[in-house]
Amino acid sequence: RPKEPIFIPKGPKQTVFGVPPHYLTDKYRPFGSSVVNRFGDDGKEFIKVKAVATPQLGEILELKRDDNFSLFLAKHRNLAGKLLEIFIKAKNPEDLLSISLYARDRVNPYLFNYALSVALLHREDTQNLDLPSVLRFFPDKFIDSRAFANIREDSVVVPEDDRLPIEIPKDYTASDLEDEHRLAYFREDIGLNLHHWHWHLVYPIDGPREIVDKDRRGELFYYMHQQVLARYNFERLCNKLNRTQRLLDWKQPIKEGYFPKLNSLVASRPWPSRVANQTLADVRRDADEIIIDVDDLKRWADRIYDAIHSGFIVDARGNRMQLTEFEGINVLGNMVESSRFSPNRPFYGDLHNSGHVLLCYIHDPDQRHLESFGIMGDTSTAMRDPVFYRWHGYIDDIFQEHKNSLPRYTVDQLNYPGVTVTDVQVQIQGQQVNELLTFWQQSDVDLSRGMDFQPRGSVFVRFTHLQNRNFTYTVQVASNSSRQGTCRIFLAPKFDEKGNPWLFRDQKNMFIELDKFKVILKQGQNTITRSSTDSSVTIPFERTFRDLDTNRPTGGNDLAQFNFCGCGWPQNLLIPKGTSEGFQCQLFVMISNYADDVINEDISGQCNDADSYCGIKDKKYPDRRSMGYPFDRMPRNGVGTLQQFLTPNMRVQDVSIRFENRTFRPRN
Ligand code: CUO
Repeated sequence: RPKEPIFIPKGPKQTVFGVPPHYLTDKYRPFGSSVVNRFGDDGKEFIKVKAVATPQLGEILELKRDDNFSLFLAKHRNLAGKLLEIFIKAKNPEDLLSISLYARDRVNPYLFNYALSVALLHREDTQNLDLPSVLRFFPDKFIDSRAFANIREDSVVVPEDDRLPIEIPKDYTASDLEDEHRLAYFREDIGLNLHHWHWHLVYPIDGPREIVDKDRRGELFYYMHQQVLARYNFERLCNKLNRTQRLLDWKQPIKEGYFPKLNSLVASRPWPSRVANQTLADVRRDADEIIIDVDDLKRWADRIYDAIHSGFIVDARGNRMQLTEFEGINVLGNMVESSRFSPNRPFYGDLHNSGHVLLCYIHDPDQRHLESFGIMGDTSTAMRDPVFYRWHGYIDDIFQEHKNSLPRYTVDQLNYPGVTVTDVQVQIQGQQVNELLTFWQQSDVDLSRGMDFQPRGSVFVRFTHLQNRNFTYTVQVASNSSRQGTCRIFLAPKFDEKGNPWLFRDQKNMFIELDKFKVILKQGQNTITRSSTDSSVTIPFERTFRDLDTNRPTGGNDLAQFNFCGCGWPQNLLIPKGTSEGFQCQLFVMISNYADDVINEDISGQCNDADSYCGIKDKKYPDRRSMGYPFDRMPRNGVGTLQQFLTPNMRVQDVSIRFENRTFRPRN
């Protein structure tokens, strides 16, 4: 084992010091240190790397370098857990750098990136490191495969300063003949898919206890995905489509197809498509050690429903455990997902994950065509497929069954005596009151890093996404004493698919959270103002696309803060698309009693600005109420409509969302 440090060149030709032969893979060892200098004269600096005992990678290497990798497959999760443990156990960042360097050229790239990302997110000594966006590593999971041929061509033929962004068409996955295509702007939004990838990075299914064991993780699995569904259904109504139908009958053909048009650069294969009217089949895939029958899912679901209806579950030792009013949903979330905290995996199974597995192998369930899994098998691509929402609609229904069995909130649990919300409005500066505006915007991202070292210099692609104009909430609150409250803001469509006012029991599931924040009230009249960009569900637009465009004014800000911090709903999707004539909505504002909400902890520091769907790193979920409060339960007796549900500390305001069919392009 060499004593001296090794230097990995990231820079111009200089002497490469003592890269120990055992760090090179068998294939490259004969060429010695020179192969490490991949960047030729283009690099700018050298990084010093300490030589350490190399880790035993063992079965981690069973996943080949050009295989695909899925967190929904138990075997892959297991391998990821092993690599993660190696990275977590590294004594210090220096050792971690060295070990990860050793692993990098041996381990499957997706698996490597995932395990290292989770390790960097969770190790105390790497908190100040920036984690580059997965979009930069694997742009092939987010961008039309056609762009890549153009990127290659431009990077070779056109001098860097003369390159123009390569434009990705807004509609490339289907035509208007397919109704579902109306939702493509949402399903294929880059920020949305990045959020989902990050959420599952922060809340892994398996792995070391200290990493998986996060406050109310099972409940947040329910709530974050419930909100995804509510937002998707909201967008569907804006596009004159009915709410998505949960995937209930697994013997029937699935009428929606989806053709992702993504190419895996790692596997050098296209991601398989899902044609219309395919039916789920039992999966037998020896290489990935998967044997799942459709009937397995049926049995697990029956047992889960039994547990909900009886009010208790049976744990692994055969003991009964109550599904309690406040903690039951957390147990159920871990059980249905399932995570390592499922109280009884052999009995309640792996329902949600296995649904992803059956759906992602629907095109080749017994591997006779040697095809890998489709996009439902990857958290960074799954939300592109319409069937994702049908499957999660089914999963959410299980949680709603439990929620509907809970005691209704009483007026006392909803009201905040002495506090009255007297007026609410939203306004875009200089525009009409209570009208929100959306439009198309184009943004540029530099994909050169994800192309490995083939392109020299930056290559930008330009894509089109939904955007909303910033606006301000103004809430008038009368209080009979000075006190603290939590302001909770939600939005829902005003009418159902038939154009009728909602029943509360249906509308409650349509409310999307827009913001939640603490307010300090004085005695008398109070005016609360809040900007839409401060939302507790979103991360700033720049952060979604961070580290992509560091030379431009909006990119590269505060890189050190952007760790955990990729988790958060993208600001550009805070407000649903609306319609050109103005889509009628109801804005709901509530001030709840802070004493019943507060978690006593210091939440200052990193990444505390998208806590509603993501929690706060290393902290408790910052709201003591059940997630989704006050819309997470059936209404009390006698309440049929939203108006009847209101107590004085709540108020509803009609607002409309107008979509302007214009595209704003970046400044040159
Ligand atoms: Cu996020 Cu099914 O859990 O994808």
